[in-house]
Amino acid sequence: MAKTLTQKILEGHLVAGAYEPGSEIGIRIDQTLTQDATGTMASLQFEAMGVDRVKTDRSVSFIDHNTVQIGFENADDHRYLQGVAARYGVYLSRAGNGICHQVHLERFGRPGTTLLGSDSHTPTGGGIGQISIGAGGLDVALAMAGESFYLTCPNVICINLTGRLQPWVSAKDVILKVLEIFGTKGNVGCVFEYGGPGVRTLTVPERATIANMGAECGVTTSLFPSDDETRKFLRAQGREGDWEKLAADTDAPYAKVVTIDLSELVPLAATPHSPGNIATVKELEGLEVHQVCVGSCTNSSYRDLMVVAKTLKGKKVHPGVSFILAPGSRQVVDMLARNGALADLIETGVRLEENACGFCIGNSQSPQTDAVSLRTSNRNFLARSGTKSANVYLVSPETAAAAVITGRITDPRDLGIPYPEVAMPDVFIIDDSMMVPPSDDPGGVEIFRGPNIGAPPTSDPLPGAVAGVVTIKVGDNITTDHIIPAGAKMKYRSNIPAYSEFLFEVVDPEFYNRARGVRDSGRDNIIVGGLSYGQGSSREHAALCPMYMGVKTVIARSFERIHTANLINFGIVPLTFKNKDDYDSIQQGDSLEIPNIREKIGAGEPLIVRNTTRGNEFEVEYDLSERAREIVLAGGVLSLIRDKKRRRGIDE
Ligand code: MIC
Ligand code: SF4
Repeated sequence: MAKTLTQKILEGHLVAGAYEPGSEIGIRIDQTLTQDATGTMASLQFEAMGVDRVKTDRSVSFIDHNTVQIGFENADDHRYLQGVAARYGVYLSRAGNGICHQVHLERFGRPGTTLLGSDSHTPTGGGIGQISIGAGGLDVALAMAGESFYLTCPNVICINLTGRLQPWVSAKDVILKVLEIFGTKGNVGCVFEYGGPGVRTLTVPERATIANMGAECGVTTSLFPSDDETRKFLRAQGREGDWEKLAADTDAPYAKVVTIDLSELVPLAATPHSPGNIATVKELEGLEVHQVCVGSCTNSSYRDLMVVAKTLKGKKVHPGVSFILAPGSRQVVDMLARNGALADLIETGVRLEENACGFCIGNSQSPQTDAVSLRTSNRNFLARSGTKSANVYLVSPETAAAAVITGRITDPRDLGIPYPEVAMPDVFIIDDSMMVPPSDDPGGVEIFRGPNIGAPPTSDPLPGAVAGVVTIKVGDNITTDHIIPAGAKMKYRSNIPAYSEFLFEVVDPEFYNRARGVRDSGRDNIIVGGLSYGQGSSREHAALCPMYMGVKTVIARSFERIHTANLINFGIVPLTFKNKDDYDSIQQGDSLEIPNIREKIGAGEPLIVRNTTRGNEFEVEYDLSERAREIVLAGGVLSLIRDKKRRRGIDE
């Protein structure tokens, strides 16, 4: 029977379940990546598992998010990560080496293998034909310990590309078109598999841009075939030996096929405050721009920065614009430095950031009040830039460069200059000296632990009944940036009591005090959410901090994939309304009771919620595999592991 490429790779890695879309499967993970903001907690969790050495083919710990280092906390975390990496067999990409997804693609990504990363943009690796999935840190720590990764066997959607991109239109416009078609919700459990004659016309970094931002649609991952273009890229990275030809079978069965004619695409933008709000650049033309930021794991490759450098050569930054550049990797900036493009950019008036996430996560370069900021990154959620009143538009490097010159949103096709074609280099500059290999003497490694690092909190088993208060009721499309902000607050990622104080800060600054009051009075905190609750990042702190505050359940109209897994991993029960209108009957502050929740979930029986404030009741549903039920009943994965260890100790 003909197979999709997704099926071929997943089947080759199957360790539990059968390849039937919609059912739970367990897969073997070949490679993992973590980044410092999620990796510090993941490393603490890995240490708590008591495993001596990672069991993967390759695990890499990247330091790329918290590189601003105001205060000692980030630097302490970096040193801790370096020790853990040396001790347990992990490669460490030092601060300054670049953004995890860009560097992993350059140096480690391998067609036909599986990669699990504690970052939602891990699917960037799909650009090279690798099944690359974002997950919470705890799931990645488990994979590092040799455990399978569990996911819903996906429905594979084919995005059939035809034609060829026109000048000034690029990969970002392709994925913005995909976002226009599919939106940011309703795609849970799907994979986008790209195919068709248009694929050949796209380089690996362009494919990676498209795969990267599939995360904004909420799909499990995005995947490109591995072809001659992939081979060329790997050869230029000195890794041709990692190449393997991979493609779907002709007539592979797809859940759906959507065709995009690349020749018809025009420059697009995602308007505030969602990557799913798509407009053409022409529609926005003329809007005054205050800041332009080029970089992030979506658009910071050699190709992207060369397009910007060539467009801006000999020009000056418009006086009303602050122009920021954060290169994706040390390799990229080295290439630009040696071919003169960096000098051209400096002459233009660029403000250079470190090779890191930089502006993208809002811990630097927050724009002015009410600013219009054009960014080549992937998320424009409210307040993510660090300035709540700012309006962030997501655009291609071409459209970003045009605004640097004109100071206004400008269709780059109207610049009146020839389109700068950028050829992919035959050879990239390869210098892995900022990639520290694991120690030859792991027993001799001393791991540094600064005062900001605490043990990962665990929770008690799920109680017999939940009796609590709706501490917050939120609407649709609540992202993890709403639940727990990143930016400057990220330095508390390894200090859960301190980080928890920022829960829901963007939506309701009083949440923390209310939740603390409820918890301290011995009652449970309950969160009520709308559609697509938990969009965006993989940050498990959006579940871990609520767990710490005594949240026992989130009742929502629907959930996104990674966040659901994180809630389960930390013993919080994700429940959905059976009748979607019941959402409207609840108000913040209502008292809810779920009698016999433990018994009912254990038996897989329906659950009734009593609203004792309003005097009504309603049914809720849960979609938990047997494995997930066991985790939730134990109070989370770490509690389950602890219980199992204890039981083994008693048996022995
Ligand atoms: C993001 O882009 O939102 C982040 C910061 O990279 C997150 C991870 C994190 O919160 O540390 C992600 O995408 O998973
Ligand atoms: Fe870093 Fe931004 Fe990419 Fe997240 S989206 S990994 S913060 S560059």
